[in-house]
Amino acid sequence: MSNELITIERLVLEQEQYYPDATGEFTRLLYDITFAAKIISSHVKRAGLVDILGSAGQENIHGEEVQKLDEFADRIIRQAMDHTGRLCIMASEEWDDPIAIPDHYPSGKYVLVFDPLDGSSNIESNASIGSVFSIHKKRSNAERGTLSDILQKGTKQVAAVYVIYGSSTMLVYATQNGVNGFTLDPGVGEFLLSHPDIRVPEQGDIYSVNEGNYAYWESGMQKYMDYLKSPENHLSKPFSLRYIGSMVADLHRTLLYGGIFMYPPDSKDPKKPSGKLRLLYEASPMAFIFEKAGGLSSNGYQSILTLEPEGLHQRTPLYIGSAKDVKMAERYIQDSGR
Ligand code: P6P
Repeated sequence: MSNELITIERLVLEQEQYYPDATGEFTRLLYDITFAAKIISSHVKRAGLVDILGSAGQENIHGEEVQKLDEFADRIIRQAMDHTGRLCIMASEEWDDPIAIPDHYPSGKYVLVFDPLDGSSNIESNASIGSVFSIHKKRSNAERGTLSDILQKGTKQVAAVYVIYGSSTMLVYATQNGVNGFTLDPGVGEFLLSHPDIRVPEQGDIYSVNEGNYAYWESGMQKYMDYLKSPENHLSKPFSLRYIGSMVADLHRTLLYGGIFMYPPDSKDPKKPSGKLRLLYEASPMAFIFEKAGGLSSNGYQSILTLEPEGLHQRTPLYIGSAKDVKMAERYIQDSGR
């Protein structure tokens, strides 16, 4: 059957055959995520009309209070998920603490950790932004989910998903079976398979980093940057720089075109010595997607997926992209670390 008729539901159902104990719960959880993504997408597309619709904290033309888009996205995701009986607990970038499933709803076997709208500061400039989801299985013996069910290594993820709200809305998801991309057909209201079996190019010629932080980087990172920009590097031409400042947009390009995205540790902000990005709902799900697509991820020393989380909002340095490029970055960083 041609791609244009393959929906996410169909692809996941076909993949279920690899899991004899599959109950369809995961398929329905993925459907819940696509449902939330469609609603968020329709509101993000209208964000440019805030003068008409009213901006956050004001009332819109209907006399309703307008929410900040990231708060709106957070609420939509929670309301789509909290009553289904598929989750035992949730965690969101917008909430300091874990989000319990209300007692009057059944508790399920999955854990959902998410960044509802990453890069939302870019909305004013109409840059692409995204939602990121990490899915684990409950592992505690508690009746309902606990923090220990959330604080799991990236290797334990059942799946990882991101949605990018750009010129089109795309949903990319990874399971043990690989990475597939779906594009929302707004006319039909379905995500249709557009990028089957995504593979990251083994090596790229693009680097993506906020080079304004150069002075605050460790020497190994500075040397790596100087190498990438040198005509004497392994490509015999300088890498190109592409940096939107919206992680999902920068990583979506890196996934498809190759190269390396970096958010290194920097001494610029003593409160963020490990860089700006969060482990559980940014680095870990993106690392799962990249590594299932043949790429690599690293904190400079080991795969992001092997890091043992200690806190809900802990940060981590992130180097992610084409395998050969990430390995070279690690060599520069580890040489300076010695
Ligand atoms: P900087 C957006 O605010 C974000 O969280 C990520 O989406 C993005 O990759 C990063 O921050 C950009 O940070 O310090 O380069 O502006």
